[in-house]
Amino acid sequence: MTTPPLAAAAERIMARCDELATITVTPERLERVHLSPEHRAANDVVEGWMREAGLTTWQDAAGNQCGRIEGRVDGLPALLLGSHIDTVPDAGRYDGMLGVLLAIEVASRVRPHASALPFALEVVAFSDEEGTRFGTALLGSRALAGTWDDAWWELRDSDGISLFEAFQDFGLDPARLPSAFRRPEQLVGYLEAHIEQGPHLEDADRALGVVTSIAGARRFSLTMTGHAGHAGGTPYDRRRDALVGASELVIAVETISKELDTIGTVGKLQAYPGGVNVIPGRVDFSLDVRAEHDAVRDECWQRIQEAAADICARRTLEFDAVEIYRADAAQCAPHLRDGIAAGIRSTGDDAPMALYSRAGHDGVAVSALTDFAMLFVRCAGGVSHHPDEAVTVEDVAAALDAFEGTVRELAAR
Ligand code: HGY
Ligand code: MN
Ligand code: MN
Repeated sequence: MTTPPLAAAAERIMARCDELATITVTPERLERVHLSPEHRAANDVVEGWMREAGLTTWQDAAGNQCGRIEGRVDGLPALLLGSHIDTVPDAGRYDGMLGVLLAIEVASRVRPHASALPFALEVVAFSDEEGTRFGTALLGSRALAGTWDDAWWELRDSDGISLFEAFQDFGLDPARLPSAFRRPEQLVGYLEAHIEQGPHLEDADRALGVVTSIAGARRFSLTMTGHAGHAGGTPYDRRRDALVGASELVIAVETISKELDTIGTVGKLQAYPGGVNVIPGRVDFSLDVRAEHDAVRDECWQRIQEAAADICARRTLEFDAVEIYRADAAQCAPHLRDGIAAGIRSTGDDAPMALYSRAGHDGVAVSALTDFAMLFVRCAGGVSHHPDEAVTVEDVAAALDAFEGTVRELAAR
């Protein structure tokens, strides 16, 4: 079996990203969420590509699509390569999917030499990195890592369907979930290739980068409560306008985050009762806070709570916050980072750029189980979580070359 030249393989990876982008809940935009019919269809297509690459395939008890080739003897601990195939609403087609397809391609290129591999090679397409459907994220990789919290079974989507019911609807038995938990001795490490989702590689005119760590993140559901009233008859000094209060807090999130060099975002906001001539009595909104170091992330959250208390005192409002997700910063393992850097050097970049990931990734969850590292690929304008997300076929070819080089480097050790 001849391994196609890098350019042809990269073209095929791009074409497969295009094909996966057609598997969406609505043709107007790309959206594929956890345990949906679209997830099922994507798992089936990815399984076909894994089989074509010569991997033995299975879907684990958490809905992750998995594949494996044995090393020099059967049953060796595996080097796990992968990423996720779920998306945010109105997503780009490379966030997650590029990493899964690069992993499959590397496996197919390494397979002819697998009889010399000191480890097995596994590929995983994680089922829910984004948390779009149920709010909390990394449900696929946290199952694989064995860090599952049974409280999540009661999480409900916007239609009121619980995670438990969604598992059953997908054909999974929640009682069997623990069979998805991997043990540390089964793995030698986890590597993920992913678009940077930021402008730093492009600004430095680099195609690839080696990730040092993944930012720690916390997500909250926030509520600002005042009192609904008549938009015309209610004088300002008698208003308890929840939307004006929430708006002040949204500005404060940006101001505090800039001051502390953290990253705070309000991505969702809904005013109730939602009449054009009614003063909003309640606002539900989201908060995503992240930073390179957990302590400064937590200081940012503390400052935001203080700002909320000040706004509520001045406007006679109430503030409530429920934490729906927390993932502390995760450090990439030096020996695996060195492997990624060696892979990048094998593409001719003799001074690989190192950077921390502002975006969250499955590596955060997998780091509870085994060492991990990441390869970043330049994306146009740093744009992501948007249909304009784009990579070049040349950068994908370089990423494939580097990623394969990393596996060979780690095997040689
Ligand atoms: O939110 C993130 O950083 C990731 O893209 N899920
Ligand atoms: Mn994402
Ligand atoms: Mn991603």
